Amino acid sequence: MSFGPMPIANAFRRADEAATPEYTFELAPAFCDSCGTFQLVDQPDPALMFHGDYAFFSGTSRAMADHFGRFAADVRRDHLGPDPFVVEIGCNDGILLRHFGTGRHLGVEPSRNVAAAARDQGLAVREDFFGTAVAEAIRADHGPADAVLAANVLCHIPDVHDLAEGISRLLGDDGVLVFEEPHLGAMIEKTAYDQLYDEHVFMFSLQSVGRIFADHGLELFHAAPQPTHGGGMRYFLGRPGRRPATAALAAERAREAELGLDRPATYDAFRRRVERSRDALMAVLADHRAAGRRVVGYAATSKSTTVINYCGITPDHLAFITDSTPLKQGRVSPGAHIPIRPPEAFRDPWPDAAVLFAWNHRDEIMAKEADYPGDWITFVPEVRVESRR
Ligand code: DWN
Ligand code: SAH
Repeated sequence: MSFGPMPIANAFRRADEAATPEYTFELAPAFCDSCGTFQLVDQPDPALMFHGDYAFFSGTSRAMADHFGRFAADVRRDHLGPDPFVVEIGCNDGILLRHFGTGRHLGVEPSRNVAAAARDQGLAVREDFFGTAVAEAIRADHGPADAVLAANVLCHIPDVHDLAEGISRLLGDDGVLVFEEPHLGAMIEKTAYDQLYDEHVFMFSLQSVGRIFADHGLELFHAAPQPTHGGGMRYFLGRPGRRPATAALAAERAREAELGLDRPATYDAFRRRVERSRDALMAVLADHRAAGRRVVGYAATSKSTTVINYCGITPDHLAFITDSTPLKQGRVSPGAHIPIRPPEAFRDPWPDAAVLFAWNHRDEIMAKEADYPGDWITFVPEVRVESRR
């Protein structure tokens, strides 16, 4: 399937870039029979996405900060002894790594501006793209890792075998790899096609993770579904035979089998639901426009770049998108060039309706915007107008 030409999801453009042509690629995911991932056929160069002007700061969600506090506590309780060496791949602004900041730790983060935000908290960060060469250098400098952690990043790394080999070489014999990512099954079940954008090169499942890491001497022993980022899976791996496989792992494997993730028909049905979702969303926006209602977008997520450009949403449909990230404010959205404005713009004056692009942060946003008198337009798992009147 193809979503057509897409810009880089986080390439929010400054006014001085208006004359520069925008890079686009074909957003076309396909199921890979050999590794079992749903993956992008055309994969943009990571250097185009992760650099000194990376627009996503993990700390923009309070609920995610709490989530990562629990993640760290669980790993410490279940898998770490005294004085562990913990490496986090893709630590961003340190939202997870800071919970290991007083011990031996290292973050690996190629995006300079977010890495700087982590360093400002006193964290040790290597500014690099993680892979086998970097892993070997870390092991040579610091010794083997007791835990390699990652969240929402392994699916961003195109050379998945170089990545898995690097993790395997970095981990000590009794070390654990714990990482979480959006789950292919959740994306299919919720028709959450906005999980597909340049950074998400792979949509993983237990099946694909098991196959990829088995080639590099690491075995899944546990899995735990996560409610975050629209439905994720936390994967636990170690050296074969070191830890008994849990009943939860077997149960999650059985659930995946029921979802038919290895059947072409599953993806055909997904594509048809995506097309229906696009048509329904555009019908709602056209009705609002015809009625002269003022509509804005809420949260300029990476995911929104896919929705906006695939569906054909323009500045005529959305007056602006409000977002709490200072770096995005005053710029325009990738592709459609919808202005991004700070949270205060949302309430001054209130719009008639708002498209909730950060549907994954729904509870946090609903609590924050309890006074908002307008409608919410949502599109996952299906298009709805939630009227407040
Ligand atoms: O996988 C990825 C995840 C972890 O984060 C990355 N590839 C990029 C990024 O994806 P995203 O941009 O879709 O993530 P979020 O967390 O859905 O983005 C939230 C956006 O919404 C941020 O720009 C901040 C903004 N926001 C807001 O304006 N008000 C968020 C909250 C909670 C709010 O109240
Ligand atoms: N872990 C954070 C950030 C996820 S965004 C969270 O869950 O909120 C993805 C992050 O991975 C970005 O900060 C990006 O710069 C980083 N990244 C991308 N490719 C990487 C690589 N090869 N090695 C390490 N980090 C990488």
